[in-house]
Amino acid sequence: MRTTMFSVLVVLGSAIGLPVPGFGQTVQLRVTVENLAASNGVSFAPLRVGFSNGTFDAFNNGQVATPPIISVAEGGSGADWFPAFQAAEPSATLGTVVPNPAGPLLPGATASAVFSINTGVNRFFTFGSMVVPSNDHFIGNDSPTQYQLFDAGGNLLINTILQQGGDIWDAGSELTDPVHSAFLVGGTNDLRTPQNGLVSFNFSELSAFNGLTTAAGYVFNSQLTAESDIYRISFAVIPEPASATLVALGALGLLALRRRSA
Ligand SMILES: [Ca+2]
Ligand SMILES: [Ca+2]
Repeated sequence: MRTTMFSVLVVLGSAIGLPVPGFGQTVQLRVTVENLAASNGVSFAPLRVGFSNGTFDAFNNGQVATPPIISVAEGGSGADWFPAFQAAEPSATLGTVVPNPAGPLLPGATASAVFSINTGVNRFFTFGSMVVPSNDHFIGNDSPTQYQLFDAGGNLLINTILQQGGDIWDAGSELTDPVHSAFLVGGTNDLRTPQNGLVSFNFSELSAFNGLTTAAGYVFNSQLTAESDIYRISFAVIPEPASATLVALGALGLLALRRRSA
């Protein structure tokens, strides 16, 4: 009887987001992104995110980029990143932080989205976004366990992730060429010249686009240094609505009464 009652409480508590010792809880997490780059500097494709058990590893520094990260770095879409992530971790929560209006996150712009996370399963955060204009530059975490968002109790451990110029990767898959670049008036992103290189840190190549007009209408000027702040990701748990908590307490009270009368 005791086991059954505990099981009921666990199921009920999990369903309504109450912390149950030893079990995960579901939290509503707001993810906010900010483009901190200088005016007329780099923009970003919508941020692709995964809340993960730490298994899916999209790329490695010093190795050849594979289709999942190439779809982020060259296309900005994550068209191969999402299916690969899902295949590696069927229980991961995946999504995108889409700016409003939808499109690249321009210098000075912000965007946010809310995700429902089971913190007992998905404690880690993985992200990727194409840096534009470029051919295959991106931001993202090399190690899938670099950012542990939640502890075993479901408490948020990280409030912000800051990215600087020195954090920008070159996927090593496509040569830098304005004619084949994304986000330039004169570029055709679908065209490419293979680079046959390796994933490595690189922000300096982006200055090759200085003086060229972007799809957003501004004339690009990289201005990047390794220490330039370019992007911030912030996390905030959204408190449970008071009504949901009351319903939860009421349900638990009912169970306690039933147990007493049993
Ligand atoms: Ca890696
Ligand atoms: Ca490249």
